[in-house]
Amino acid sequence: MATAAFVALLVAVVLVGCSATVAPSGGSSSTGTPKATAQVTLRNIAIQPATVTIAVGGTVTWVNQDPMTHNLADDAGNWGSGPMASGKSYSHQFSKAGTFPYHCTIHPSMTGEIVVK
Ligand SMILES: [Cu+2]
Repeated sequence: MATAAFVALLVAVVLVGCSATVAPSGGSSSTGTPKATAQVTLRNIAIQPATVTIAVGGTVTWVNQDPMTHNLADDAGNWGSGPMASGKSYSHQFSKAGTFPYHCTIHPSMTGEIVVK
């Protein structure tokens, strides 16, 4: 009797262990595909995340969560947010594949890039 109970307990532990390892691997696989939209946060005078990957035709939205104004500009001069006051957001659609670095004209340490593919 004691052996049967121990085996049942062992099976239960193994089943729980298996189901616990399935969830994280399923969650991480979904991040590998380029998304149609992405959100970038401007916080603590930093661009988070600094690198974002989206699909061709995708839209990136930046949200300024800092108390000061930021002004995002494409390094190649193709787009710019204009002054973004605290709490404001700006969106830009990327129709061509490539890597597009950008920066904040007010804070030179704030740099990021959008990878479109
Ligand atoms: Cu800035």
